[in-house]
Amino acid sequence: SSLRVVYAFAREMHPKTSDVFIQYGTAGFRTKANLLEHVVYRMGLLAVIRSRVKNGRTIGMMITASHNLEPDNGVKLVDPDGEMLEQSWEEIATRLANVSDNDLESTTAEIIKQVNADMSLKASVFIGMDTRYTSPRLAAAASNGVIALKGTPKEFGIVTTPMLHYCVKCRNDNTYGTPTEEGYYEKIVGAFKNIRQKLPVYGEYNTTLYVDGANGVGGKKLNIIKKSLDGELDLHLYNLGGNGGKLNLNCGADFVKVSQKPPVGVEHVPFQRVASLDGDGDRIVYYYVDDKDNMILLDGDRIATLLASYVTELLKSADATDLKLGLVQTAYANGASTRYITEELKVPVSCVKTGVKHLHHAALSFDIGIYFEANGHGTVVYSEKAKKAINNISKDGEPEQRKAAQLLLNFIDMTNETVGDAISDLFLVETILCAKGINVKQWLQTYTDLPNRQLKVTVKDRNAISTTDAERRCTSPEGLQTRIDEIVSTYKSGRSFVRPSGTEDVVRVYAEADTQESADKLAAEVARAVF
Ligand code: NG1
Ligand code: ZN
Repeated sequence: SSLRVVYAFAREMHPKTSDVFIQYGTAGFRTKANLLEHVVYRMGLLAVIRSRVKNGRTIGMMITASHNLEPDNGVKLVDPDGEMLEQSWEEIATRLANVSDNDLESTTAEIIKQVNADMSLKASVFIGMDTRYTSPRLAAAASNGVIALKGTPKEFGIVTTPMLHYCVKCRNDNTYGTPTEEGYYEKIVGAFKNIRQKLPVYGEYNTTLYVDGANGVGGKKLNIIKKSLDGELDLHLYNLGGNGGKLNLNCGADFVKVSQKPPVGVEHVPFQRVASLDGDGDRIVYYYVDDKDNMILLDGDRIATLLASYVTELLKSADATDLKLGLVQTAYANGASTRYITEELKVPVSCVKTGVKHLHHAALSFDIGIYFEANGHGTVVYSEKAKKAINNISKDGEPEQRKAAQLLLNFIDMTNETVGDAISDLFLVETILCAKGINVKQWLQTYTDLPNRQLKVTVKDRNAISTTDAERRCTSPEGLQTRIDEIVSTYKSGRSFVRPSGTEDVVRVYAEADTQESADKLAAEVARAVF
């Protein structure tokens, strides 16, 4: 059959060259780029099958390893609504990625049968990639996989991960926007400009923003956006990939958050706020350097609380307080942020397992759900009920209510609801700082972070550790949690947990305490207990 030819082609063009077992984890498949070509090809096949199971709706494929260094790469699938691949398919993806070339044909046939795909339907797959030099070759392998099963690939070239999610969503739901990079700019940047007309710059806010682009795709796209801004925001862009700057190396959101150090390649002016993006543009943290060269970090928790406080204000002004606002965090959220949200903002918080799909899912249970990982990955999701109610108020409310509801509508347009998005989040943050007329020091004053430390420990088998209670406690190996409890009890305001990473072969240790010295010591002690 013609499929025979397809599998023969796979063996020749994208042969499986490694026997290392590879697993579809929190962020898809991620490893050294040279081990990935056959995996990406096979995900092209799977994307076609997935598209047919979804009645021909478009599926996304993103080639990226996010905040990892240049030699890594990865691939993940995006579901029709722009969400992460449904969890039950992760196992299927893993199976297909690991079979031998000889078994590829029979395994593909088994999967088609198992998921009941009608292979006579059309199939459409959108493919995007980050700036890694290995990405074009992998994107080509993805396309070949799609074509092999007679699907239609559309390559978007270099885009941020959230742009691809956005385009997939728009392609399947044209009320959300136009499924192109230009359509993305029109919607998100358009909403930002619109809001700036209504909320002119005032108070302590100023329009100068420095950006650390991590030498990845996010900075490059902001450089395009910069040209269309008319003084609404004065972007100074650094780490755009030129001048020998290496992707994510000593720069970018993950480096800044984990090392608690400012990135290289950025010119530092005391008290100037800087936004730091990650390599594929789905994470953002803010920071500034003070007059004594200390770096002060405003992380994902800080962004989440800013969003929650502003949305609460607007809902009040719009007299739409019957809409339930909620916030979702993970165990990595700073304890001080959780306290501030519950006690000061009086917004309900839920804590879920690490991984955006868990946060996203939990956020959907609120009328308006804000979710953020401490590392800067997050967004806001609005239910149909919320959108309708706000829309009605924007038309029929009292003048003050109407004004607030119209701002909320712009706010919704500025949000990439499909997934955490550094560019969209940047515009949301800048809008709120401007609306509140505050500078970065005033933003910091809302609460004081507990000093904290993150460590990685390499162990023989990271999966020997299992966890419960949103990863805050471990259930195995036996005795470890008791030991951690003992250690933690000797620290003032101490909190610590360990969990196996879903993206690296390490165990992560997190600790917070009343001083940085104590947090560092606590993390080190717990790391020794794990080892
Ligand atoms: P792991 O490696 O499972 O800790 C990391 C991040 C997650 C998430 C994923 C996907 C931390 C502590 N963990 O997961 O939040 O962003 O990568 O990129 O930041
Ligand atoms: Zn990322």
